[in-house]
Amino acid sequence: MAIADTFPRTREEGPVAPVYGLKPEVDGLAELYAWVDEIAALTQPERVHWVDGSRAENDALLREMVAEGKLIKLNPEWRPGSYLARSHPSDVARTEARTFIASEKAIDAGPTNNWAEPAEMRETLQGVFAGSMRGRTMYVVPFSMGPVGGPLSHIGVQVTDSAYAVASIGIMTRVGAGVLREIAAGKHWVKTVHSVGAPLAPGEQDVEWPCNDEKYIVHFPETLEVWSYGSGYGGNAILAKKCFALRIASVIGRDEGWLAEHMLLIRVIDPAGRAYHVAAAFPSACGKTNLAMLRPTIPGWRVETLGDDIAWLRPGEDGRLWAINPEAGFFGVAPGTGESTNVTAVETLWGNTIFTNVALRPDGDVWWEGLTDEPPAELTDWEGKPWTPASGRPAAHPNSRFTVSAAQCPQIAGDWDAPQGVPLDVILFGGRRATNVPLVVEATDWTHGVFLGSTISSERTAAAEGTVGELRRDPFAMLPFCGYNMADYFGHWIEVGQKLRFDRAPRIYQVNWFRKGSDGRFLWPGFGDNARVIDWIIRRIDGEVPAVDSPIGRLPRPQDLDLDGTDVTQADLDELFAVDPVSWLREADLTEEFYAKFDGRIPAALQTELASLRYRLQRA
Ligand code: OXD
Ligand code: MN
Repeated sequence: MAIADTFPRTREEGPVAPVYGLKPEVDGLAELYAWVDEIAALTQPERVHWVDGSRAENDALLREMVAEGKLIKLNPEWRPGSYLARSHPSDVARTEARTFIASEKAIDAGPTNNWAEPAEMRETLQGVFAGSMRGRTMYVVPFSMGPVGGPLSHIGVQVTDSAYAVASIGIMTRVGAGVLREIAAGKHWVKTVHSVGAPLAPGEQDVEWPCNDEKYIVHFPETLEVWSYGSGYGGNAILAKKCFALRIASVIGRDEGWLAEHMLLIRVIDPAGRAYHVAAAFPSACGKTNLAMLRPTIPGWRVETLGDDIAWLRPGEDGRLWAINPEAGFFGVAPGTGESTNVTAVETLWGNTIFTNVALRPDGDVWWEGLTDEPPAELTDWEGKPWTPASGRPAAHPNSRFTVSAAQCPQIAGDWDAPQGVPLDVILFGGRRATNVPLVVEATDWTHGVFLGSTISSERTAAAEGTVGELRRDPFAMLPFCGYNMADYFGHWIEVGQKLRFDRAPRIYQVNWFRKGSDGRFLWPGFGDNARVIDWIIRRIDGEVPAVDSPIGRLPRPQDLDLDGTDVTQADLDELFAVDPVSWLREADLTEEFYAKFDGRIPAALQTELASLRYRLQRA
């Protein structure tokens, strides 16, 4: 089969030739060329387009998608350079049930992952990928996670038959020639292959959102490869994000002594100008982006954004834990993002944004639930159907998204893409818990903090398929994202702690903004007021205030939380910090049940933490 390496023609053939898409002729890329040829021979695209990451190329791709009906150009008067994509109604979230870890041994995937036998899975993938790109363009996208050439950065290449994925990767990562130079210089690169699984017969009309009912999101941890088939949505298609920067990177981190985490990253600056770096792990759609863009309600405090979803953490020679955000953009959940909840995000989205599955206004702008308090009188919903407030269904899909460059965030830190990252002072673990879990609990030491991280549970949200509201264990908010056995991952966390200087390691806290009172009302105002919790944490790490011991960890004294200007009552505070030994012993039983799934592989240090927790609760 002949494959045109250049699109649509070589320069010599005529004036219509673009300056992008051509195969780069760089010494040292033989392995990359051979791999691209191999994937093209398997998937049989009509043409191969090498993505150079240029503005001209991006503009042309977007224009092409608009012409094909795959994107709607928004009214530039309201939203310059911005587009709306509507997915197929069956392809709206990460498909965890179809996400596999194909490690040589099942035990290395562990009980929380779907394991697939690698040789069998390769055979299956060869079957579904055969001819899967027929009639389409195969794009080759070299990308870097972290600044190109940075000491904590890693590179990869994604081949994909989705122009939407190319445009999204262009926002979420650093794409282009610099990465090819790194490959040519011999740096290891991760291979990622993506097809929407919708080949076109000659002359067949394409659809708005090609995808396939059969889906595979497969990771090969031994060879550091990702193969994704059948979905064009988010983490299923932007393979640099969850597949590479979390699942594959967690494996690289295990082997190299660092951590790939589902964490936001911020710099908090106190009224005296002192800066503290905080990383926080929350399950999907639990307010990470809101906390990443916090505007504190306490006077004099400021927050600078460094990242909203992923952080790579590496012990430095100075005994501190250094962190980078490996991404270059935000792929945020739109519903619930509004003037009153996250004005920074709203300002970030002024233009140059790709929206997916939000509603369209008659004036050519977008809308989603929570953007404004009052919905517009009429809209076109995410499925393209007419909508009014009386329709009785959401106008935007609950997992609708925006994709926007981090640099557009008005409170982005000036050094957000510094290659060496920032030294961490604080790590937060959180979840969405209506009961039991206090507003904030301080871990007594690193191992206790790892225990807290390993026991996180949260009510399900719309970010993945499943029943919204159901409680599920989500240790370290990494349940769907850890590329190896989570018991080993807990052990790895303990080992990383041992590489840190005890007085320089970040302090660990568990937080819960979502506790409800006996009357069903949220007890804590959340959002900008979460800075009040961070203020207490910072005073703790500076040794300015004592804390109160409880069976589950250290709690604030009520008088140490700055509540000026809130309407949180003493009764609310009592409920926010109540620790009921009986329900906590039940939580301990659930932890034991969860740990038992790992067949004796849970680190002894964590079993000891569980036993001590029970001991303290029984005596409370
Ligand atoms: C995300 C997720 O998209 O966690 O960030 O689902
Ligand atoms: Mn996430």
